[in-house]
Amino acid sequence: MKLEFPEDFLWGSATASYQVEGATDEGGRKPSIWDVFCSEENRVANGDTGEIAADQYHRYAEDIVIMRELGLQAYRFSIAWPRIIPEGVGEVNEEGVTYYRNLMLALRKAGIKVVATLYHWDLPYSLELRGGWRSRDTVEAFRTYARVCVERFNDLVDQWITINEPWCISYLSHLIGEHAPGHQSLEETVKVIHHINLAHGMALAECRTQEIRKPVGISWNLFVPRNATRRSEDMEAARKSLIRESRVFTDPVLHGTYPSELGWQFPIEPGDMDIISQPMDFIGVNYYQETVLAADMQQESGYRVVPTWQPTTSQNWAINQYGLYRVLEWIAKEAPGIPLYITENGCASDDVIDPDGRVHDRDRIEYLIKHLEVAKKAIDDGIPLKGYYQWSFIDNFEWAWGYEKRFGIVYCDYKSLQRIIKDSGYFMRDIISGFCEY
Ligand code: IFM
Repeated sequence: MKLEFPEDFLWGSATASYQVEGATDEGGRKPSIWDVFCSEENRVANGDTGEIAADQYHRYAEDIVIMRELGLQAYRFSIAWPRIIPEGVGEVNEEGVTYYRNLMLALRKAGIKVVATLYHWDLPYSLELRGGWRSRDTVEAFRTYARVCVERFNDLVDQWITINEPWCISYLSHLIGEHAPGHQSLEETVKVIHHINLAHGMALAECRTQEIRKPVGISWNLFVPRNATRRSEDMEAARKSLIRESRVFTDPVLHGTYPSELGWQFPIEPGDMDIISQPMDFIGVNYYQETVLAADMQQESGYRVVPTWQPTTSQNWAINQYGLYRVLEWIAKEAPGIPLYITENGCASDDVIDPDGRVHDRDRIEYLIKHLEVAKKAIDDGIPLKGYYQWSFIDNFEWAWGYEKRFGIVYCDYKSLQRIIKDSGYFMRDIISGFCEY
């Protein structure tokens, strides 16, 4: 079998600042909510922190050499707000600006496109103390931060991504409580949803102020769930979940309204919906697994996730590439004509260094093959899929799972910080070069 993609299909790999950079108290950076969350008891596996992570802050040059070796055409990373405006508002930290300009210049010199995400969860802690994303002031602060980034980096950036995974910032962090700041309140979650949607719109508007406009989009982790059975209550559960966990983000951005049946009081002010619904240049889809739902009236949501038969990754996430197809198909209908990118896809596996000094991560290769086959089918079926960013470039701090879960196509030895290209890295090289027969 040979996987052939269009000539102009963009191939990249992705990371995020807190997950790979380390150097948390260097270069003028101040704490983010994740530094504080990691210091709290029982928040992160083994008490791990992002203090060192993959040390990309000091080793980005080495990483770029590897990216080149693998033929990656684009690198998606995030800019850490606490490096650029360490207190969230106020003074700009020139050292932080220099760090990212150097990274971007090095990528460009290596012929690798620069794809910068403005917010991938490391909110400056001082803003959390003033209400975090529950407060509209944080949205205003984000607008200023986005303006600074656009002014300082737009010349070097190829694509902007405003926000990574609004669902995680709202539900996972403010309702489920698994991510920083670890709250469990529906009332807060409703506010955060609106503020994150608004922050996306404001950042997008900032990107539009430049004479040379770089493409801007958002990365959504969308749920297009399946109903466990054909019983009407399970079908209703899947429909409800689509509204509550996906449409609540996509409807305002794509159609300028919130789904009315939720009955939630979003803190909307005049003009907000126009800001949120400005046209985007592309949509980023992050996909890992599909959820299957059954009705459950014991839950506040009215449904629960049920087990499936599919094999799982080492994180216990069900491997189902057809779910990726369903998401792409759904969003392509919701946003006709808007180019799509898979901005994250990949899996955690129990990688080890074999006696030959290599990492033979066959299970990851199989995961990637399955999902790429489906991506190719989507293109063949007319879905405007333009690129694929594998998650992640290098093993890193996997949030509440700490360093237990490895997602990289490059292995990171957390003691020596040595990098080893895994077999999946060579697989990606072959896919990108167009010579991948399997
Ligand atoms: O590591 C995360 C990333 O930060 C956001 N998307 C999902 C990945 C895997 O859990």
